[in-house]
Amino acid sequence: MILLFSMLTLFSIHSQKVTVRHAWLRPANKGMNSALYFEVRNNSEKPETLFNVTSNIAGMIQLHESYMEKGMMKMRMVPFIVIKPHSTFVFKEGSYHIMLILLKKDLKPGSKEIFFLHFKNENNLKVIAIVGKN
Ligand SMILES: [Cu+2]
Repeated sequence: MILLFSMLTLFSIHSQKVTVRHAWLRPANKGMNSALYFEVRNNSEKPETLFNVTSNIAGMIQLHESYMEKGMMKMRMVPFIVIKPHSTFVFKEGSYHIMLILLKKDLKPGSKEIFFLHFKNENNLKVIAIVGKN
């Protein structure tokens, strides 16, 4: 039994081609918008594509990028994000972010929420994000 457990643990570590850390959410109230930020690492030899993020805490979730136009910070939807082999892609303020539209609940600092990242090649990845900078 112990041996089986160790083997499963070993297997799960080696099968994690994509990992996420520093997942955090901007605090906001129900009915408002917020954003999810994190670092995603591709440990594999092939590019990986993130094409969707899901959660039941928002009415709609989109991949966004911020950009400057005539001195104004704007943002727009992007269809997917490619994470190069053996590299990290960072979602951060003023740059790429996961847009949460029409929150179904308050996001209070310190609370945690669950998200699923959907990749082209890898299995869906469950991410726990903390509200407030992490
Ligand atoms: Cu946005």
